[in-house]
Amino acid sequence: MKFIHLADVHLGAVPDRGTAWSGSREEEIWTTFRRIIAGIRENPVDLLFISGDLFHRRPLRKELREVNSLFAAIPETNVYIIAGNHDHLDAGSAYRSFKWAENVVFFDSEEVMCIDDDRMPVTVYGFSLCENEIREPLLRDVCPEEGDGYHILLAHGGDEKHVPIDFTALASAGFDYVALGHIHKPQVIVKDRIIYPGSPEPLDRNETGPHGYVEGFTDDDGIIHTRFVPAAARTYEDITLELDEETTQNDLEDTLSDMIAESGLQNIYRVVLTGQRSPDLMLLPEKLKNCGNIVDIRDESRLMYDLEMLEKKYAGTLVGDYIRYFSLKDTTEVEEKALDYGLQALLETSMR
Ligand SMILES: [Mn+2]
Repeated sequence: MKFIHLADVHLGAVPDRGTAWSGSREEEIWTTFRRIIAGIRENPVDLLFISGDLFHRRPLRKELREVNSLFAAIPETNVYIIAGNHDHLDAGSAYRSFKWAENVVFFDSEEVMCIDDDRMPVTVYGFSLCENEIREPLLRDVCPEEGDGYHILLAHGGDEKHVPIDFTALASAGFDYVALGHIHKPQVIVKDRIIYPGSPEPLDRNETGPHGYVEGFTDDDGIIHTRFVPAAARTYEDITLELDEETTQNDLEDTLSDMIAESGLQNIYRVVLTGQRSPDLMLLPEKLKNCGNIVDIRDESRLMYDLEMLEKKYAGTLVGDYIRYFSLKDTTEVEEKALDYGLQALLETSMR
């Protein structure tokens, strides 16, 4: 038996709205989903699980027709779908009346339903979210029925506001595999058994690192194994630039451009500036954004002071007294920090 477990595709989402690459990201979410289905067409699997939030919001009928035609093109694969909190089954949802292709099962109830697969010795359990917020631990008493074959559960949620899950209880409930959705970064709760595959494409700047889906297969002894398959067109990455006394704006732009060329021009970056910068540095953080797809620049660097010079210059003022207080004693590490932060604050106010 071979299966693919997808979740949180979020078709229709528009990541990084307002940036130059936002429109492409909206398309890439669809393209990556199509590419995964095309991959199944080439290398068929028996089952495809989609554990909620296939759509970013209530799907339109035309969007359902689109995904349905993709599923119809992989007739050797049975597709099981549940609704998540984003595409939850509200009264007006197009999910409620849609006629799916023969190989598609959509779980249209908030109660856990179970369905025997018509080709494999597999029973699939699942339920859809009918509201955005559900604080009830709906999985509390769910366990597989008696019977041979594999028992696989699809569920969406796991945080306080979206179907809280007691993972210890779930691990001992007796399912052979639990295909979870809701958490956008891939997360293995129990190896080969309880997994959040994460969203195939990252959806915002906090979703750094690899994104894709989970592939599962049984070995000769019938044991299920899984592996993570990266699928995203691009990833979000963090870059840290450490400044020192010598650093110039030009150095920063060169280093940043090189680092981005190395880790992928298509990727999207969050940049943090650390270290100590010279008072003589002409720092233009916004200009660094021309070095690539940069969604955020945070300047955590600290000014480097010439304490003796400052003490003389500000003698008789609060700033001068502050430096004098610290210079008359052996300072601890904490006091050094206090000096540094305090001085920066005082200088910033006295210069205003
Ligand atoms: Mn969700």
